[in-house]
Amino acid sequence: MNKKLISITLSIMLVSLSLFSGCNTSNKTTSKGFSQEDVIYFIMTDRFYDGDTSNDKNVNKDDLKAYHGGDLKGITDKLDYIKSLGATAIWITPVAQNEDGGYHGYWINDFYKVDEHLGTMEDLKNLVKEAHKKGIKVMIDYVANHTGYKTPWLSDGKHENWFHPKKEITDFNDKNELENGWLAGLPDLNTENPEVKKYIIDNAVWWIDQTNIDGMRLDTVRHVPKDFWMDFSKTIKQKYPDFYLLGEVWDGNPSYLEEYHKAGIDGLLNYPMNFGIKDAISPTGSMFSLSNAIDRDSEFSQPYLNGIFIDNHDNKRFGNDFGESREEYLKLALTFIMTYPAIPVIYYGTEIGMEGGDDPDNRRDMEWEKTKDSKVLEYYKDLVKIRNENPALKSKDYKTLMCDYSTICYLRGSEKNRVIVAINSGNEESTVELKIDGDGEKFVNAFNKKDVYKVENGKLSLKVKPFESVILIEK
Ligand SMILES: [Ca+2]
Ligand SMILES: [Ca+2]
Repeated sequence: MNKKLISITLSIMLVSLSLFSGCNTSNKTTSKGFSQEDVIYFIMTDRFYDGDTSNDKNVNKDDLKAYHGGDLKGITDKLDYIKSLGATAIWITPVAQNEDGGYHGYWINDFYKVDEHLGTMEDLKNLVKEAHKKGIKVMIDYVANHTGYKTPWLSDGKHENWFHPKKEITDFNDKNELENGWLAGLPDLNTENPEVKKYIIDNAVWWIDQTNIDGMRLDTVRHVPKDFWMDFSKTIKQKYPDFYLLGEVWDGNPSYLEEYHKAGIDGLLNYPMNFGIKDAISPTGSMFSLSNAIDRDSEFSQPYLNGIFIDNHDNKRFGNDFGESREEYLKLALTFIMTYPAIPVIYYGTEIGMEGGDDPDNRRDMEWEKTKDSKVLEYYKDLVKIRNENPALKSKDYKTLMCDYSTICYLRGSEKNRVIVAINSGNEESTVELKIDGDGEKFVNAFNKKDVYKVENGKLSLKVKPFESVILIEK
């Protein structure tokens, strides 16, 4: 073979190699759906990071109800930070064009346009592309229940019968009012009208087609009939079988939430568990509230696909009223959601212990300074590392070992890959004796590797200090 031929052959090989690796990269970016191995980081885009000041219209950072300048480009800029939190996915607040003042995204007046304050369709596509390169999936928040207050559809004469008659919801237990009333006075879409139903479903599919997103968080699910969600999820899944739908049904009854899972929504934001956590991990709480919520998780057919969370944009930051001990309780609650078989959803800023009361105080700007020296963040990252190093914590196996007023202990995984988690939210040391199969097996404290425990005759004794979480790994 002469030199020229060798060089041509080499070039062909290099081209095919790069084509091949190009294919590989694009394969990697294809979503394989969601499971309890995922961690979702939830971002209110306007409040996260301003990556493009050219779209800063009507910004007033002194007003929590005004635009603050955060945008899609800003999220793209911060993907490495998001990745460092162990997040495998982000959920961002709605991206469609809102009427004036809709910094949060829930007042849509153009379903087919990216909101000008957040950036452009190109910015959104780029965010998805860059996130996928880093192994992070992207979910957008989607609103099918209502439009913004001042939608042109109310008066343009072309959308008759697109809305339910104007009526406030006064009784949230009345299904008719719940589904047809105007939530917070927002024009309520009449999804029983086939034209409206088709418009919304076509629009949802269009966003997926355009952007290559991996999932949607569905807003105000219980305010829209289940028949609609059946058609909505069926149509999306026909085209995108691995697409993940995470529904918001703000209710404490798992069986009620399960009805929406049966309507085709993969996972629900687990409000019943959220209430259990908040009622347990607090200065006046009882851990039995949490163990009851865990028992009731069996009312879900797929509890692992639910989002498990401690706070969000509609509720106070976790422990906001707890005073000085706030961060101690926060760490306990984070331990629980990062070690329970479901998908942890971390609200931006919770990982650094941001404070905030009711809406809009819980929507303050991300405090980037704090990411440099936050003790909560240090602890959260330890949790991520422990979760990533121990497959038991990403399994579906779960068993409560004991629970009393202040302490809960549970077992994750099986056989030689077992993990014990103990959480004491009381102000006194707790001594527990756990039933663990075996004799002579050793468990090491993940936070302090010198601390070793031994199973003796099917029992393991453990002391848990006040406000302490212990994670024991079988060695
Ligand atoms: Ca901006
Ligand atoms: Ca409705």
